[in-house]
Amino acid sequence: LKTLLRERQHSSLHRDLIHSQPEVAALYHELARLGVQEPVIAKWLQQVQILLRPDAQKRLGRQAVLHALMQSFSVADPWESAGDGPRCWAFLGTAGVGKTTTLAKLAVVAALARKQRVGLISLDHQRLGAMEQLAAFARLTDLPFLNVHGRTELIQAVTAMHHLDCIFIDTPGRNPHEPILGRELKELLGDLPHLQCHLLISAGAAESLLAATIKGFGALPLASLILAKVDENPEPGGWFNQICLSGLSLSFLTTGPRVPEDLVPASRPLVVSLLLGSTALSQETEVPDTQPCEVNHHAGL
Ligand SMILES: Nc1nc2c(ncn2[C@@H]2O[C@H](COP(=O)(O)OP(=O)(O)OP(=O)(O)O)[C@@H](O)[C@H]2O)c(=O)[nH]1
Ligand SMILES: [Mg+2]
Repeated sequence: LKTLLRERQHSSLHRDLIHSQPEVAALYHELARLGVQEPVIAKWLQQVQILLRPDAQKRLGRQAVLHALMQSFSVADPWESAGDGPRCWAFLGTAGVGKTTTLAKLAVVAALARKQRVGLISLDHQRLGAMEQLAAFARLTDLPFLNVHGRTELIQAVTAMHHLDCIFIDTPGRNPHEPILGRELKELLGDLPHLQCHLLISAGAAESLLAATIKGFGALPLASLILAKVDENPEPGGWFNQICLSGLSLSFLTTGPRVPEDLVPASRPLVVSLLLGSTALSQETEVPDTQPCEVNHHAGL
């Protein structure tokens, strides 16, 4: 009855698709079971329709319907962003989501694998020991580090690091329900030149918190979402819904606390395989940049 009621919410065109295409029906029921929301399913069915445009009678295979699902969300590669001067990446999110650890992972990737000149800035004076955590990492890795209070000092710090390629900025964890969050974020970071804001969301968090986080931090233009702690994620439906509904691009996934190993660049096949289980994709759908997504439980930063 539930399935019938769900199906009735779709246009007759989409209902026909579910009834006439067995692979569409199979994936439809899988997505419904995972808690994928109807607007996300409708987006996917629109993509399926596009695949059928040349020949409406064609029988779609599993890989084709998965390919359509991969068009329901976007991924981004922040390393590709160009421009004059250093690229500044600010890491935003709720308390404990993994901002500092992810920053450290990306700083190591930038400095060692990408041979970039990297600088670190901490704006976190909220949590006891937060600034010392990043300062200790900077000493360990021999990266320049500045600890700043407020926008004026932040601009001065970025100016002092103008000769670098990448500047990673750590921010304090914030409650997305705070009414002043948007105003404070804009006052601190709004319109800073070359700044990309990356919002971390925890894969294991309740969908309502994910939605509130994206809305609260969305007061600033967000360059990407980073899906953190996928190793702690029992139910992928929630984060998948929010990635599709937000329209924001996913850039990285974090798979454990180890620096720098537990970080994976986002790709469409990886997201779908995390949603449906790693056996969902055949070799032919996988793209070369997909790295194995191992779950690790070793010590972190
Ligand atoms: N399981 C798991 N743990 C992680 C991951 N990333 C970070 N952690 C752990 O999560 C905890 C919090 O990480 P932090 O990087 O300090 O989080 P934060 O967002 O900077 O926290 P605040 O600065 O307090 O807001 C630490 O114990 C990390 O080791 C991950 O991908 N998976
Ligand atoms: Mg932190």
